[in-house]
Amino acid sequence: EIFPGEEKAWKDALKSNEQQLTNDVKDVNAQISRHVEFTLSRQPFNVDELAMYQASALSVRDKLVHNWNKTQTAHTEKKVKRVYYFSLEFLLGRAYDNALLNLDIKQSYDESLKQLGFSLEDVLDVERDMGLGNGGLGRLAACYLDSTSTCGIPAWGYTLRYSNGIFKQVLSSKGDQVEIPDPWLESGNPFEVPRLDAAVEIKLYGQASRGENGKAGTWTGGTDILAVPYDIPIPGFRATATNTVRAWRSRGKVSFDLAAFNAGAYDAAVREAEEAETITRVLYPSENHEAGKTLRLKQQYFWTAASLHDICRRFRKLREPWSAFPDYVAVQLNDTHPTLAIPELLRILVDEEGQEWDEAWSIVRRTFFYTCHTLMPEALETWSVDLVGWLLPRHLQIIYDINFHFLADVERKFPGDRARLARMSLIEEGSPKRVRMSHLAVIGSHKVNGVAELHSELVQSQLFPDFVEYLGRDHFTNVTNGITARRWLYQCNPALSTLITKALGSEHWVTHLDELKKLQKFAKNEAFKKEWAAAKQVNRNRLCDYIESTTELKVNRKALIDIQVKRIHEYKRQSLNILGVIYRYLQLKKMSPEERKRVVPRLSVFGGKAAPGYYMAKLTIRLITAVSKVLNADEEIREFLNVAFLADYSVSLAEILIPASDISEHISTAGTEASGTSNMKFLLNGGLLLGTVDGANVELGQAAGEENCFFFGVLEPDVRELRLRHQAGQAQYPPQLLEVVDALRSGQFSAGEGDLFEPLLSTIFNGDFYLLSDDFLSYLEAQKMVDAAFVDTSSWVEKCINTTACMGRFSSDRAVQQYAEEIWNVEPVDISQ
Ligand code: T68
Repeated sequence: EIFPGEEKAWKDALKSNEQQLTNDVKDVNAQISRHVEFTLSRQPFNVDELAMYQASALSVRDKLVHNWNKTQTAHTEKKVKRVYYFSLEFLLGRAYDNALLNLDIKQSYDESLKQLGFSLEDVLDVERDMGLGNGGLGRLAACYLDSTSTCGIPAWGYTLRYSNGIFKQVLSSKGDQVEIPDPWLESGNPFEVPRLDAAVEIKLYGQASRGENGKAGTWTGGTDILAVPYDIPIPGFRATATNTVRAWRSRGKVSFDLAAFNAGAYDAAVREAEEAETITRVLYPSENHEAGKTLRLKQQYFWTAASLHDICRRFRKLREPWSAFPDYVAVQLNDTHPTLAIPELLRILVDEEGQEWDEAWSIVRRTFFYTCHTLMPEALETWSVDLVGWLLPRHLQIIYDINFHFLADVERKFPGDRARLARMSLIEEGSPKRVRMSHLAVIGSHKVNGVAELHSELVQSQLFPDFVEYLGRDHFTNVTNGITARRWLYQCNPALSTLITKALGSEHWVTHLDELKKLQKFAKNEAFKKEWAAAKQVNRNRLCDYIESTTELKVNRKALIDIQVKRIHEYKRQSLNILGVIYRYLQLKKMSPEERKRVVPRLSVFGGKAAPGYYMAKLTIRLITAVSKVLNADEEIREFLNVAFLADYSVSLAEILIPASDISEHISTAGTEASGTSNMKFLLNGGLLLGTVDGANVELGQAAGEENCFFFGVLEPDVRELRLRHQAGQAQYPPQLLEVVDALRSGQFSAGEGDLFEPLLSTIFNGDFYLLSDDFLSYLEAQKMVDAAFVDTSSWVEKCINTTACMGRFSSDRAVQQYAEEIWNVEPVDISQ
């Protein structure tokens, strides 16, 4: 039965709904005013910008929902295999503008809002970013979902609906980072749909027992928490296909204990509900660092268990045997954060569905795929055995059982090699013992991938060499990251997009990014180059306006704009950049006014958040803001060199920054940045790369041509040796670096407080783990080359055009298609209109 009641009544009603979705301005006016009147229950005189945002966004959501329902119906009817992308972070940013562009209705809305008395631009600005992520890993998930919809790949994103996303960053008067909560849901979210009917119960704590000989075990007692899904539609570009990000919210099962309340125990009455809700109250704000907190483990289990519950419910409707599960389900684990899904699926299969252990393990290993995003030891997750056993007693037993079978098999393959068993075990011996989540993810998955060629090599040679020997090379692969050209060029850079579309004759490139190759033939066309430079100037002006309206700086609009925006981390070396700026300043001070006029003026822009507990990262922000203040106050110098630290870097701010850069810096110590994705965004927008030979920089350089990039620094194979040299006290410190250090120690940048930055400087003189001293000279050299190249405007623009032309490979469409073919074995589905 598809229709309850009279089929014709339903069909007529649905037809009339569909007819109301047209995009003529008059109809859009009606759609918006209906939401003003009936959803918001307001009258026209009472509509402010927020209300207009809500009403008009809801009218856009109606159109998304229509496509969404069609998509889900087609997937269900065709019984397709779906991919489930498990990511603890989805850094979606804003949804409204993206939806307007993807549905091709921006003009209608622009005109409609004008007629209703509003400016679309201002209304778009009301939307708060969905900041449900820290950085690259979370934004990658967002780009990938965008691409699955555009490419027609059936996909769901599963995540948590944090009521507080990544904190808002403000700067104190001294220039320190201050964190402010981000209650982004305060005035509601028109782009989500709560699905109260699909809520599931999740257990924590309790008692567990093993079954006999791999038969069903039990898990009883404990506390049950409610997981309520909120769905966000992810539209494809000019496509009906609309996939879903399902974000779970935790709730108390009984939201209120009436007995306790009646007995006068008001606090107790709400405590349990409060505790349950705490699970999704806040996103952990550390990137590339393990949090190690109990609440974090609760989040990980709550999320993976709710998601698997959902997936299994969908699978059961097919009435297929469990052995067919991997034919319908591919689960991509975005880093180790969702690794508990592995023992959880085993538990469901063995304890609840009565499968034999071996069969269940084989199903698990065909279902999961694991993406590794790091090489940094401090980012590799381990959980204390005691904590896991307390929170998830049955899962700990299952992990031990997996380990038992696994180590027996290693022993069979490598008899008598006890050191190898200890290295590979899922359990790290020590006090306390700890579960190594990455080992569990590697053996519980069908394939493991790194996120750039160099990184995937190092994943095999540095992180998991024993597992490569044990599982074979084929278990490991590479999928270089990608970005969506919809948000990261078409949407954020209308000036350049329009020019590209005009040159290529259509918007086909937006979904076929390889077509940018055709721009090469315009690289020497003077008229085209002029238009290219003009588009860049539009974007530079937009950024300069933003800087002048949000900081006290007055900037030189002709200056070369040099941007480094990303999380603040020692390994990303914002410190190398700012020390380079100080060196430039000291040289400018020594010059005569005549000499200065020959220097290329420079605007150095920084942005990024530091984890609240990361002392050295916060001190780096203080250093950047301190230098900014000194330079801006120096009337002699500021037109030649200025520094801006832009507070609260976010997806929306990136959309302003990225189109404006002349060069951007991606300068991690070789072998520390897994891939980087903003490097791809900057180059796609016609900026050039200043970078180390690390992560995806390597492939970007190969694609764009080394003559169009500025590479410097030591190479990964030399890093070990150099670190040893530092440890042995045999390192050399270049005089240019010492000059900068002296200036800092003199208090020139800290109002006489000469030891303010000493903790940061002392890392350079004590081990210099990130090799600043080794890379400083070649960094200055590379910066000199940048200046020299920039003087020749014509050849500079040519480099930019040729770079953009070669960015096709870095499309997230290519990346998800590669995942679909080589990893998930999922086919695209045509959703008929
Ligand atoms: C980033 N990782 C990589 N981690 O650093 C970057 N970590 O090179 C890569 O391009 C990107 O992933 C996409 O592959 C992260 O962003 C985290 O955010 C993170 C969060 C919690 C715990 C550990």
